[in-house]
Formats: sequence, C-alpha cells, structure tokens
Amino acid sequence: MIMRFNFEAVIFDLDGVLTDTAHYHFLAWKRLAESLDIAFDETANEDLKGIDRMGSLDLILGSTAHRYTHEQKCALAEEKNRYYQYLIATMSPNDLLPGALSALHLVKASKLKIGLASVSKNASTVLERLQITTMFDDIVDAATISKSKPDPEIFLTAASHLGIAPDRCLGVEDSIAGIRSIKSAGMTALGIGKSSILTEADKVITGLNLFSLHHLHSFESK
Ligand code: B16
Ligand code: MG
Repeated sequence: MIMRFNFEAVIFDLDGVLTDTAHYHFLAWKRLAESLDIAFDETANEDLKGIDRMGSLDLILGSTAHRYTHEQKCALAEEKNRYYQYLIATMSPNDLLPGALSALHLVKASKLKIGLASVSKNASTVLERLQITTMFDDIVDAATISKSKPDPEIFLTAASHLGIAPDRCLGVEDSIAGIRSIKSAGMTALGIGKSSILTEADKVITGLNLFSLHHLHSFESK
C-alpha cells in the first residue's frame, strides 16, 4: 500500500521545538536586561521568540533604545550571545526535547524532505551538539536571511532549497512570530506549545512527543 501524505516536506524551527534553547535565550536576555535595570520576564520573552538578535535587543530596550549608539547595541548583543554560547556549550543529545528525534525519524521514514528554518546564527552549533545535523535535507543559513520572522523569507527559502511548493510544506514552530512566518509563506502551521498563545496555528500540540503520521496527512488548514 502506498501512503499518500498532504505534505512533501516538514520544515522545523529549532529553538523551542527540537530543543529547549528558548530557555537559554531567555536566561541570557534576562541577565543582560537586569544589568541594565530593565524588567524582563517569561511573558515579555514570548514576544522575542523567533526574533533575530538585534530585533530582540530593540524589543528589550523599548523606549530606552534611543539612548544607545549602534556600537553600544552591538556590544550588548555580543554580551548576550557570549553568555548564550556559554549556556549551550555543554548541550548533548540528552537536550533533545521529548519526541523530537522520533518525529525526525518518522518524517524521514515517510520519505518527506526535512528542512530547518531557524534565524539563530548559533543553529549549526546546537545541531552539532544534539548530533542531528545529518537528519536535514536543508538547513537555512540564518546569515543569508535579511528579514526575521514573522516575515516569510526563512520558510520560503527552506521550501525553495528543498524544491517543494510552499503549500506542500508543513511548518513546525513554537513562537507567535514563527507561526505568522509559516502562514504568510502559504504553508500549514503546526504549533508547539499552548493553543491560547499560538492562536494563528492550524493545529497546536504541546510537544513533539504527540507528533504522529496523522499530522502528515490529515490537516484542516485555517
Ligand atoms: P541568535 P529560532 C531564534 O531561533 C530564537 O527563537 C530567538 O529567541 C533568537 O533571538 C534568534 O533565534 C536569534 O538567535 O542570537 O543565536 O542568532 O526560533 O528561529 O530557531
Ligand atoms: Mg523557536
């Protein structure tokens, strides 16, 4: 029997979907915010998910952003990144989120293409530490992306590299910005997290441990 799927590719986000680096990003930004006397908590962090480094810094600085020169902002972003890199240095395959590896294997065994759409410039390091680099048919280089999520650029780039039409791609994301990026790329969006937060996703599951073949072929797009 030949299985027919609605999708020909699954494009995964990294942070917060395959591994909990979203938490490390939060810790690193919180440390920087506190050093600047700026209040920062998990709720404020939600708006930063999927947003690139300088965009995230601007959101944290908010109305105080004009007090800093471009050079000072670069130094602050670099300081956050140094601490983030210190936090991810000890990552290992044990840091894959529950169900992440099985989900990748399931997609591969179903003969669908697998892409990675992370705006993180540290993505390749994280993939190496998780030992999953070879699972991907394409990994978009964040340095080549000019517009951060919610712009569709990164998901459209992944689809184009994979040679699959956007409407045959399933995007998997944990952030509001990421879901918007997937939807504006014309793809179907599977949210990972809370449906009360990821309201624009076509479907939401709490984690990849609940990912199944069902998600590859029966999906009502919003
Ligand atoms: P970096 P994703 C995003 O990755 C994170 O969600 C976001 O919090 C982070 O600011 C951004 O990467 C940039 O990361 O500072 O390592 O370049 O969700 O697209 O995988
Ligand atoms: Mg993410």
